Amino acid sequence: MDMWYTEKHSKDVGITLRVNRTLFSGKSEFQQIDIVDTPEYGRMMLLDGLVMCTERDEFVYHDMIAHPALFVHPDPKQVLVIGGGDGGSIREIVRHPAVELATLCEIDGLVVRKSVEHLPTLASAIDGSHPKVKLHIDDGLAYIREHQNAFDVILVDSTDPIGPAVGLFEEDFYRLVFGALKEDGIMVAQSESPFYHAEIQRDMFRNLRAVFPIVEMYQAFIPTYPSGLWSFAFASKKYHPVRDFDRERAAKRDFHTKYYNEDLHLGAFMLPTFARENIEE
Ligand code: AG3
Repeated sequence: MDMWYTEKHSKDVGITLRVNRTLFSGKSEFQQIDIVDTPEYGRMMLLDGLVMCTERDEFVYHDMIAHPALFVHPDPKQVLVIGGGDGGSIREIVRHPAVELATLCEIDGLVVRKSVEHLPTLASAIDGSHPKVKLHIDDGLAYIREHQNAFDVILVDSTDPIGPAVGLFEEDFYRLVFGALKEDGIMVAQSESPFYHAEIQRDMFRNLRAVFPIVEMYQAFIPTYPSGLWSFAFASKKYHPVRDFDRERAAKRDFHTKYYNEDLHLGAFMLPTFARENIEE
């Protein structure tokens, strides 16, 4: 049998991967969840048909959503992830010695359970055994409304702005995040592909700038996402991601990172012109 999966990135373009077998396929209260095994990218999780992560290239996304903010903030003790039910972001956060507690707030409990079952290399820190990790199966908006002035860093590890994640790209949500951060807090959110999602980026960065004094975009190469060029929004109350970056501290980290390093930290904020233009004021 010859089985292939295609995620369509536009009406006329998509990415296609050969599939060995399906490990899980089911519908939660919120979305369709599929986990399949592929020969080229290992295990892959799809939500509503969109590629969330693969074992082979998830290191790029999870290095880059977590480490830039955690190496810019001088003392990130309390860290919150909204979304991120596969556990990859939490896995990277708890490698930082300063972190005392990493909280995961994921709306869909089935994503967490199935990740623990089928994606152990991602979900190793959210299986209930890690002393620095707390799990909440809850709506991110409701959770941060009740946890104001509580976090040093908040990571928004969401899917595309369709379905359950729409609210995570709006100004009202960013105001709640601003309030949930301490006075020198940093938020990082995945911000889609500069190549395909110019309009989403324009709205998202406009909404962020209405709330945060410092807003910058940075990029990473993620081969299984639309266009392969992906981006993140760095929104901050006090620290600038380049000017306040302590290169020495990042260089002296006592853990290995397969994508992130102290040079790439700076390079990631240097944007091609078309990407810069997407978010021009
Ligand atoms: N979150 C970002 C996924 C967006 C991908 N979009 C797409 N394939 N159309 C991934 C969650 C990883 N923790």
